[in-house]
Amino acid sequence: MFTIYTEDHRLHNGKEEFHRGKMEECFECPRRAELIIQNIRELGWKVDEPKRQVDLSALYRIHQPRYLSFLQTVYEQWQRVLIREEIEEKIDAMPHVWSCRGLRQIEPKNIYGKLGYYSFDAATPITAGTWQAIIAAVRTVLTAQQFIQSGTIASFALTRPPGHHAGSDFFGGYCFCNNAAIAAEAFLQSGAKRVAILDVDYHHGNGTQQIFYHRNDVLFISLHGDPAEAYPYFLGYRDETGEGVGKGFNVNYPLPLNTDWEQYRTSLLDALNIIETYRPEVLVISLGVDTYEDDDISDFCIAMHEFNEMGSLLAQMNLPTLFVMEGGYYEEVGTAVTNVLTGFDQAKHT
Ligand code: OKP
Ligand code: ZN
Repeated sequence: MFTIYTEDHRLHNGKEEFHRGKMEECFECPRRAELIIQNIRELGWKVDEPKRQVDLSALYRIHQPRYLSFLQTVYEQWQRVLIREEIEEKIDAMPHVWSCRGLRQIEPKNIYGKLGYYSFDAATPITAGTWQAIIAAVRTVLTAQQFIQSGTIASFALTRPPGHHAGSDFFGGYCFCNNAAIAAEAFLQSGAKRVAILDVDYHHGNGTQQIFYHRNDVLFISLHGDPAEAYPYFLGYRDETGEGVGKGFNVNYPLPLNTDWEQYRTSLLDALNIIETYRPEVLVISLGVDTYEDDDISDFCIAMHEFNEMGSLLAQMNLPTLFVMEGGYYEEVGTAVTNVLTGFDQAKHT
């Protein structure tokens, strides 16, 4: 499988996230991508760097200009506050207050207010190089998208930070810009009429759902831990089916904790049927492998070898397919990823 990757992801390197009531080392770390690229290199697959001169207009169509300029400048503002308050330690920017029911939706001037206004959790620290890493991930996914556009049957965008929790104007869940959504938009810009995004990450792709909820040119389907029990808790129920012309083009499969491959497979086959009926020109896979039984922050029970079958089922859609990296938080994350991609490749060649 043809992979796009750059080391620039390392520039996003959060120290700690709020986890179980205290600050703990970030689960979403540079090492994740390094483990994955190592597995890919061992298999001898072709790896390219993202193109420098890639057209970024899809990024600006998916995310609000105000949000993007916030992301671009937030760390500078944060640093100024640290200096003013005479804090010498290099601390990541992190929100600690949010606007819930009964509070206003007005962007505050204050940096702490802004951080809360543009986010939904305290798991997503912003570091000095976060913006550069975000742009590197967007270039990565758009380069992989271009290759498919020009006839490559499948490619893998090894993106970090991930994207599926990021909405048009908010970050959270380790995500800032929605790489998969940006790729889908780029396909539409270059002439596609229908794009399907299938999200197999353990966590509901709340950002992708929000972005396309009122649209029928992108079908969004997500299989994930039931939000009544699993992060992000506040979206991902079955009755969220889209609105306006988007009605029927959002499909959620909330699954119980400890879901195993046999149960998962049933929902996946159902999802693939819906995609077939939709007749998209391309398939974008939000590839989270945190459904693995030993993932550090998730609660499904998929075994390592079962990821191959997942890949081969995806191949049977017979569509140009763009894989976009999302979650997966364990040492063997690279094996799970290459198992999916190998399963896909082998099914293509038989
Ligand atoms: C991102 B992706 C640990 C609890 C969960 C956020 C999880 C984000 C998952 N503090 N925190 O979907 O893999
Ligand atoms: Zn996840």
